[in-house]
Amino acid sequence: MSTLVLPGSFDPFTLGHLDLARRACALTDSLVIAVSHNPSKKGLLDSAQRRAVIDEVLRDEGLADRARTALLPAGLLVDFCREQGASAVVRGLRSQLDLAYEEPMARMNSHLAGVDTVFLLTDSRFSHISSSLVREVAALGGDVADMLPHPAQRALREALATS
Ligand code: COD
Repeated sequence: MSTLVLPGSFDPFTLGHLDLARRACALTDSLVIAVSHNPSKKGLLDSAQRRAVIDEVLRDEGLADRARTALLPAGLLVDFCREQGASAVVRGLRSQLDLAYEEPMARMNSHLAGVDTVFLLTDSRFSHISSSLVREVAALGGDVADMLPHPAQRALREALATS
């Protein structure tokens, strides 16, 4: 299989994202993890911090030879895929709600540019984890350590300490 693109906000990158990336790496030897970069949209971590976390995780997990990160500018995902020479996008499905959200986008990307979407069903250990819930729980003082790889735990802690 040729290059695959795994796009996301990854704010922060969770163990669910890592599982998705690891399984996508089993399908290709060229995975681009595309970190959304939209300066007008303020998240908890900026795009450079989110990307640095993922780079560190890829090194820690021995995935850096198959996967790399890139910033995904605001714009059409299919244009980014074309630039990267990617034939398909990878997305995770945690529930039927995810499928309902993803299906029209996948069909649109196929219509616009013939870019297919490979859906991977989330491992049930991670299906309740979303970045937004992790941010909320952490901001309210909850323990999210077992939902995040170490570099993401550290980045989240630092961001919350300065926000
Ligand atoms: N387990 C497994 N997978 C997970 C988990 C988990 N616990 N949590 C999230 N995921 C999956 C998501 O399903 C998703 O596939 C991926 O990980 C990334 O998730 P997020 O939440 O970090 O990122 P999103 O979904 O908010 O990403 C937004 C994009 C950057 C992809 C979005 O803005 C986009 O598609 N932009 C392109 C716009 C475009 O081209 N529009 C027109 C055509 S439709």
